[in-house]
Amino acid sequence: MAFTLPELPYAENALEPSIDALTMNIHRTKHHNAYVTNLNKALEGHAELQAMSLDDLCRNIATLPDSIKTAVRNNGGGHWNHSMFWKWMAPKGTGGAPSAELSAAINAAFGSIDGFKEKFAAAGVGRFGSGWAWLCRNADGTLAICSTPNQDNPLMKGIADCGGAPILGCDVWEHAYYLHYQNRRPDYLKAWWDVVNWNEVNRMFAAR
Ligand code: MN3
Repeated sequence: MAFTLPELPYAENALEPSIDALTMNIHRTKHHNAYVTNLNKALEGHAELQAMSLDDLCRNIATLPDSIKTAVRNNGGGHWNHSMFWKWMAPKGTGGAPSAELSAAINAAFGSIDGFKEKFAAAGVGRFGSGWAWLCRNADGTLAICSTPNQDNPLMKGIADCGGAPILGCDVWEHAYYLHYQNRRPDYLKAWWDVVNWNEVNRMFAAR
């Protein structure tokens, strides 16, 4: 079955003023849509790969045929990353807060929630060019922050060497913020915390 562009779980203007409606519209209907289209194209004639989940395509990226590996890495990664990115955000005031369990893990790894936000933003600001900042849960329940270039993600063993399972990610490509913030990536990352959907992060942290 072909991969499809997901609907947003909220209106395009619901994340304003952190993220404006036009950015949301172009980001999903143009950029994300192109990743979906090009992923389906790359998988044409590969029935066994079309049957795999998007998670498994990312996890097994290193084992894919060389002829399509880069296309699936870029476009399958792009589809996974953006599908999650929409869910990792919610209108201000509706995203809840870190659970007691997640808070304890954040405090253990980063000292405090503010210490976490500072390190996460530094990972995003420090990513040269285009990419993502990630919060990952290791198998032992501890947390780590990393960043990846392009549309790589921490599920991609052997390519993105973050380790762990990504439970929160922020898109720091210019297309994610340039209309409203121009070159001010740090301002975008600061405003982004207002629309983080902690309910989804809590769910992914608890999932084993
Ligand atoms: Mn993007």
